Amino acid sequence: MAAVGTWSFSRPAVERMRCMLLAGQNATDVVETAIAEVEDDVDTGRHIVGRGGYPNSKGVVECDAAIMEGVPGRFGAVAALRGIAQPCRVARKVMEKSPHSLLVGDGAEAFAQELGFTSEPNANMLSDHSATAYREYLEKNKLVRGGHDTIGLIALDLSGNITVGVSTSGAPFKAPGRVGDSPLPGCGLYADHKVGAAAATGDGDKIMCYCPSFHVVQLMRQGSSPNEACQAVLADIQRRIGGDKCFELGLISLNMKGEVGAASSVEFPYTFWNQGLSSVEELVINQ
Ligand code: SD4
Repeated sequence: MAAVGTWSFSRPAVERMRCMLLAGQNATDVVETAIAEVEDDVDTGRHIVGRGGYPNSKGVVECDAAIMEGVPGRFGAVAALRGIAQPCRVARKVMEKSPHSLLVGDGAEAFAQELGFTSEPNANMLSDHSATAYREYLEKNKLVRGGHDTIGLIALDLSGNITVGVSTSGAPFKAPGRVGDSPLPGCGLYADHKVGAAAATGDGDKIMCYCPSFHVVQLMRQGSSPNEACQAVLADIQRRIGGDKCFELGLISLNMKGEVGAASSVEFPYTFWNQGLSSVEELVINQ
């Protein structure tokens, strides 16, 4: 059993995953529950996930989320989804109840409503913090980038199932309809039950061009440790773009032995737990 999450604010989510895994719950329930709690909470100091996430340039919160199990073909995602506080729960329903793998915009919202999710007015999706940030954005009339806190979680359960999930409201004040890397398989997340799983966070417009999560899993398949795989993928991207500075990219990974790895082009705290540890730990990659 093991669990890992992106950024410091994932600590309570990884703690939650630890308790659920120790209680024998399966990896997908664990990941979905832990992400949903982060999505619906506006008070944890993170502003790029679910309710309370920064809105798009028109002031509307649009979320991307995905879940992938290690079993081949088990993937579901939503993108540019409005009015639903816990998009990762809809992503799981796409995986389980839809013949499709990725639903976007109005279609994703209609699918969610059919399955009993309540669409909320946009005002409910904004927090005081995100509404104020949006007003400041309009006053300054410039695109504010930077600041990341997409949640990415991976869980390995007692039976050896591995699941990865991600959720984000994406780049702050993005163009309406913009989709990032998070809901795209191989980009924001990837899982294979014979190998392990990975998730990415950072500048999704760039990340999606390199399929880093798939690449990390492929390198682990070929024998790399999770850490070696994450570092090799980051180095490969750096090499390909040339020069020293990579765009913002943080990677986490977990293999089927419960070993954790990470790499990042920016300062990147991540939190993790496995059976060798008595509590959740945090490591920071410093650049
Ligand atoms: C995106 N990758 O939509 C996401 C944003 C992110 O931490 O990871 N922020 O581009």
